[in-house]
Amino acid sequence: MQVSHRRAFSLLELIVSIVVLGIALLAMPMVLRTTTEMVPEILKVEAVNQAYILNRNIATYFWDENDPDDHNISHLLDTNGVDDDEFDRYPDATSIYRRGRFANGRRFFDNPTYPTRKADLGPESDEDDIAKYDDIDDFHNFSYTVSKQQGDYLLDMKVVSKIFYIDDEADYTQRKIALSFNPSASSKDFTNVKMIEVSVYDQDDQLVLRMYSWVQNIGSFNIAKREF
Ligand SMILES: [Ca+2]
Ligand SMILES: [Ca+2]
Repeated sequence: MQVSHRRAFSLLELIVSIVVLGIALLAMPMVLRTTTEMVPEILKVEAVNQAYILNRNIATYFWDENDPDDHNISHLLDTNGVDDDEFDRYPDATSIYRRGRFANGRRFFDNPTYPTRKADLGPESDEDDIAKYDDIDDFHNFSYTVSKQQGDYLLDMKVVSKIFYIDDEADYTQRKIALSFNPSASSKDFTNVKMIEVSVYDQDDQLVLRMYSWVQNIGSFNIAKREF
């Protein structure tokens, strides 16, 4: 005859299990609090990521709508009479080069060609879609929303880019290179530096971060040979 023994819970085991349960219950609010606290951190990391990617992407476009020639080579644009005359054609207005150029370096168009005026920054009238954007300031007032799922949380972020001209305080007549930037919009119609500002807002429209980069009116070199 088989006798089944049912093992009884000893008082000690009961106490241990109550303590364990107690610890688990105590730990619960802590776990919840940690997860909640992590949300803004996750938001910040994602915001840095989004701001960086958009900033770098915009910087790959032409400096200005008027930059490229028929072969998609960027040229220096004239800013004479508006910005610092150190950026003008040198030694005179008939030259296609700037002061301190490299041999066969970046050059102006044959005829005076100016950048987009401050009031006209943005996509050109036929550029109604991001696929048609071709210059940096087409991204003036560009925005998109990104949703990121993190565990049980769904985070919405709004990413907004703005483009400004800023004043460049460099003194190019000196041998020493000394550049200083003032990261606020210039009062001039155009300058030789465009500032890309990318802001990231959370779902309550609170600013999470703002990231800047600067791109100069320096045209591009002719590529003699290209291999892929
Ligand atoms: Ca454009
Ligand atoms: Ca434009």
